[in-house]
Amino acid sequence: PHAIYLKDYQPPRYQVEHTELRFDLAPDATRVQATLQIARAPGTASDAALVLDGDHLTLEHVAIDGQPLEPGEFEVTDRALTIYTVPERFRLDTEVVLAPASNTALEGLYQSNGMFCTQCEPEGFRRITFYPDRPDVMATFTTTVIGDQAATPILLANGNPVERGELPDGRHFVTWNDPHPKPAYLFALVAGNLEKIEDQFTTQGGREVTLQIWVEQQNLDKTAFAMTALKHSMRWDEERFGREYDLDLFMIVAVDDFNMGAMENKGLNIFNSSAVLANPDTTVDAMFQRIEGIVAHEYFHNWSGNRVTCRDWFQLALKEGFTVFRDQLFSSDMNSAPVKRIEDVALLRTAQFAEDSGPTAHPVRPDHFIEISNFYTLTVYEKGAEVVRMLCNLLGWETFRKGSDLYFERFDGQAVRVEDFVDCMAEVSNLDLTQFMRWYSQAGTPEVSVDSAYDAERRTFTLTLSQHTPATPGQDEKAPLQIPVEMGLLDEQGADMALVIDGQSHGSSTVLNLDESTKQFVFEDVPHAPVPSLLRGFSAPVKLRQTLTREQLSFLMRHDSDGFNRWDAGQQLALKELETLMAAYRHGDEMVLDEFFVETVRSLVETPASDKAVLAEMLTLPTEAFIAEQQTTVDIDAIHQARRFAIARLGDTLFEAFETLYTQEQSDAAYAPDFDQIAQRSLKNVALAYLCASGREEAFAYARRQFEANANMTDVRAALTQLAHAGDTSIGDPAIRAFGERWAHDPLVMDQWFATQVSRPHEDALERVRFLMAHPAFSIKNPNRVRALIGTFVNQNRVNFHRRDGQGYRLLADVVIELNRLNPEIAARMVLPLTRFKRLDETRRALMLEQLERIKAEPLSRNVYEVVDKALT
Ligand code: B3K
Ligand code: ZN
Repeated sequence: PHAIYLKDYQPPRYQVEHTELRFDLAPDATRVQATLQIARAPGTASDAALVLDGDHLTLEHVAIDGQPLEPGEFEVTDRALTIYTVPERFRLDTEVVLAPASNTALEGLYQSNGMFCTQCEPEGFRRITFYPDRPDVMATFTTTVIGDQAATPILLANGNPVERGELPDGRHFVTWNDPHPKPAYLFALVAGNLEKIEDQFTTQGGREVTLQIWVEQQNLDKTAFAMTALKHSMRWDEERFGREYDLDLFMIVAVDDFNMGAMENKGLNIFNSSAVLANPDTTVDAMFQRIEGIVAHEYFHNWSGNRVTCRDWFQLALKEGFTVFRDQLFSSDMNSAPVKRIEDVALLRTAQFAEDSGPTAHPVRPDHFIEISNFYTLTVYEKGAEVVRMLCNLLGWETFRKGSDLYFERFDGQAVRVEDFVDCMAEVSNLDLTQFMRWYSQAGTPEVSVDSAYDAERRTFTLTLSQHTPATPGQDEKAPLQIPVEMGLLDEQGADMALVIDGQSHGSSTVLNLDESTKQFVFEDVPHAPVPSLLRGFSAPVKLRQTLTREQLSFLMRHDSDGFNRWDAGQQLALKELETLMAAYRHGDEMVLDEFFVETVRSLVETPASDKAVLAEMLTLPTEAFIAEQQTTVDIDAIHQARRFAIARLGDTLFEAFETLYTQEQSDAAYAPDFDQIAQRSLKNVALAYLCASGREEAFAYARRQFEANANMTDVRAALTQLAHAGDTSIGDPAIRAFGERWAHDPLVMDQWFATQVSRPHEDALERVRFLMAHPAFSIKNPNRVRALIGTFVNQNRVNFHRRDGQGYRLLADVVIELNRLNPEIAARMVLPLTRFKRLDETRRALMLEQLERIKAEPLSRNVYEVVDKALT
């Protein structure tokens, strides 16, 4: 496999003006006839060959302007169809045959539970027909879908239905027309036995839009929430971004076998069923919120992605970073803004930072790749969104919105680059964003270190900020970035001081522009030594290296005017405590929880909360993954033992306080996935977790009662987790059994059942995984099952995945080797944890490398090859 470079980009030599497709569907031999209106691009030599991408296709016919081609006039390989000479404008007809039923990669046209569906982004369209499968070729599409009337009564494609009719032999057809030019990656087709719910939305410009969600019949009672989320998204995008929908029909289809969360195909979004189906009995609060966010994300792509798309796949963050930023803003408007920020930052700081410091680190805009499917990463999505967020903060909302309007207006209907977006922002703000562009090209997480000095005599406080970005593969030298550090200074009472720099007033919170390796900021008129609150709201995706005492952290936790920093101070304080416990564990000393820390937590539990959602977050100790991110050599066992010990001790010492909290937060209200209820349930269930961690029988009695009350899945699942994770397995076994029997018919609930069991810290967790892989509800061909069973084990059960005998690594390698043959995209994702060995102890490192070598010896897909090769280089 060879790499493709951004610097080698060449514009397309031929453009497709209109694409007409005709699908004759059959599981083992689907016929696809394509009629393409093609025109040579200006400036292209008249003897330039036409090269069309194609993958896994059997070519049956090819003709230009109705003239079938002779053997010597073209060449077909397993990757392309080349036609040596073509006129300036012409009609190309091709006919190919493909086999959706045996397509386990879930790219191109495939079958899921008998339903035909497609996934074309990024390069799946070439598995459907020969085509210039690149985003800078945009055409209008007309699609005719022919299928068996009984097996596929519903036939869908992009745009509007324009014709339908019956055909001989029990077949029928529907023709769809999409008037908006689009790249092939946004093509979609669905055919199956589906039912729908329908609603209406009137855009601000007066367009009547029909909204449909298509699902299998048994899932109709799980569609209402997504429909509401869709309507909210449509309204919100009009109000916040001035973006209106542009077709008369908007459809969502739920599909069980899907590699990602969802896909923004024009007018026909296809969703992983796990990212759209929800009801109170089957779905937990966090999932409702995730669904709302994904529905919004895909809808928002209609502008940021579809109307304005990417010139090439290196620009992926252009649409993904911006759209994630937009969905984050939406979710934060719809729910708790501080909690949304906390969750997003937590994900970034654990998973994205880990990616940024490992062998697969890459810039937000990569400059080369072997397989683009490997670049749908946390760096492109989440860090990409942080970069847009920084732009928004630099410009201020009003100006940012102007930049966004300009971008959509100027580039509507075009395929563009990251520069085009940033240039619009520079133009409306008159800012020079040249240095800022480095955020797109430089990989790695910058570290910002802090030095401070108070001068009582001169009443000045001097902050010295320095930045350093560690080398990443292929990028040894790093240049200074423009890092916006939002900050304030707290006085002795905990109030924000007035900030004065160079005689200029900066209010009570300001943004320092750290754009050199080291920069000094002198605050004047500072009456006494302040406590600095830095990186408020997590104003830049960096690691802040600051040494604050426990007292200062506890002070910030109680007083900082910035909600995010209050939470973060609490996390830092907990981290300090956990570090002490880990040191004790390592030395074989007894672990003792510090009194100061216990009292800090007590005051949180006992003080009536103004914001329950934030309190629930504050009471949650840093995750094992986050703790690991802070260490130079990751001590898997110490992290796990210290964290468990801390939770158990807090649960025991503060039992009565947690009991009061748990009792207080009960409610009889009918379930709604709204902000207040979710906050209340999270707080209650955090209390339950601490109670059960104490190991006391009364606590499990609460859990059992909550489990049996069966009020909603959030409460049932929280109770089940506590019972199942109890040290004594006889406490959890009856609940696990009952849950498994009750929900055997519902795959999405069985995923939760799998996840609960394989995240148990018990020593036999790994054997449990192997056992459950043989369960009838499990299938390695379904990505949701793989993520629930294997993914959860690997990511949420770190002690057992990292077992010292290497069995966890072997298990994962076994799965990767099998998936490599079936579904390379998923295989390449699953293998990632095996590449994160750099900071492990020598024994584990060797064991991981052994498994990577084992994988490398297989005949590998491009996807897995690229990841494993990077890890072993
Ligand atoms: N754009 C899709 C990505 C699908 C790619 C799968 N290989 C999902 C999203 O970001 O909305
Ligand atoms: Zn997206």
